[in-house]
Amino acid sequence: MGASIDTEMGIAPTRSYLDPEHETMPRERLAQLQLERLQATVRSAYDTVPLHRARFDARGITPHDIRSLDDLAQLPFTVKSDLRDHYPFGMFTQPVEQLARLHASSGTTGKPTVVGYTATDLDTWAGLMARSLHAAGARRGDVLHNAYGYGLFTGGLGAHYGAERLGAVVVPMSGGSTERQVALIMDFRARVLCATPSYALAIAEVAEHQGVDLRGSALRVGLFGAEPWTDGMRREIERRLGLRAVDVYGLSEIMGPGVACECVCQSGLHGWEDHFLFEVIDPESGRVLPEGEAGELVITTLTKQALPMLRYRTRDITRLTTAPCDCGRTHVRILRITGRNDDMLIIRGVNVYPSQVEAVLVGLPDLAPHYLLVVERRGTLDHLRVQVEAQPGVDPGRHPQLARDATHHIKSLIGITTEVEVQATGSIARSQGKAVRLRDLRPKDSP
Ligand code: DLL
Repeated sequence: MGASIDTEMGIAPTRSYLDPEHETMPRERLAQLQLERLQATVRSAYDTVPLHRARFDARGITPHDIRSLDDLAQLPFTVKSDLRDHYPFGMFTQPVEQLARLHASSGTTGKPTVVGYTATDLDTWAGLMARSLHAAGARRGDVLHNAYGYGLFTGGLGAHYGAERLGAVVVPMSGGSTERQVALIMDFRARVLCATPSYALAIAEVAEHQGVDLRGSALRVGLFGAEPWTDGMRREIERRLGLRAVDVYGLSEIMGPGVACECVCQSGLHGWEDHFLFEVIDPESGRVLPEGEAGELVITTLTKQALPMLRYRTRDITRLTTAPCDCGRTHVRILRITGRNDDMLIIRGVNVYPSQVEAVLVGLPDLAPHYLLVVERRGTLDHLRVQVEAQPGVDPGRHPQLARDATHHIKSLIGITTEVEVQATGSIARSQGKAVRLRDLRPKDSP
């Protein structure tokens, strides 16, 4: 979007509100700062967390071996199961009574993963989330409607304290009670909306049912994240809510929301490199990939006290670029997260992420962006059924033809054969947080 739209949206030109000391630091100085912080992080992890020390010992390395940023590649990876295996507090650097907060993810299988923060960690997090909100176009004094879930999930409280730090006026809504959300967005004249992209769409839909036109509301900026979404979904949300939708990324193991965030240029997530190191690796071999190649995002924390993470394998698939952004920020950009390794399907030999199917569906004007992918085993082969709603008002008699068209587009754009079922409006469950896009009906013991 250009400057004229900035003016129209009530957003000042981008360069004027950078934090130049941190966000536009020349990359050589940034590298110096990163090395100092990496060395301190590695030292702390090695000295206080038995798992890290054992892994260093097994490799025959000590913190002294980290002399340059290139030495990062020597460090062992950390994975999600490490947190589960050392449940609940085994990876913390200090006794739990010295911490200020715990968060946890429910985990689909077995034990949750627990993460801890010192008071300083919470302060850093609030600062980075405030920085993210600012980059996205939120300002001091804005009413910020926070529909991320409050509780053990990091979304609600993460956005909340970042917004307070920015000086915004926070409405701590959490998810659910969607009709009430619409009323309060209107009544309190919210300028900023924080929600998962799927819930933002659910809010838009409920407003439309109520005859409320959110495009005429005070909303101007949306920070959407916590789940994969496509540019097609972005356009749909912007069209229906009348705001600028930016992508925000984070994960509890590293911090929570605000690890990276798009600026108003909407050209990829600025990864806050003064606090994190980002690498992309080949998920099979673990080899670090050159800039621009797609692979698994690996993050090392540089300032976390309670739970430093060394080369954490996020399982998120993306690409990095250090090409300059129009906003002037020098930090690396993480291009859209296309999906998680865990969500990748192999349909007759073709690798496919749910977001690829979403990109095709949102490109078809008679289909609504509400869908569910159902994977089944038929004989020895995996089979994908795509359940998708028609846009409201579409004649049900046209559903079979729309299904054939969608099947054809998915085949020609992704290369997989699917069975598309076009359904009536409202037949797919709406999310209040992270949307469930995939239902796996394959026998549990199958590979
Ligand atoms: O989802 C933190 C968060 C809250 C981020 C609010 C943004 C906004 P977890 O519950 O630990 O933390 O889930 C982290 O969600 O590894 C990704 O797979 C996915 N994810 C988060 N942000 C994005 C995004 C929060 N912008 C996991 N695009 C991550 C795609 C995302 N996936």
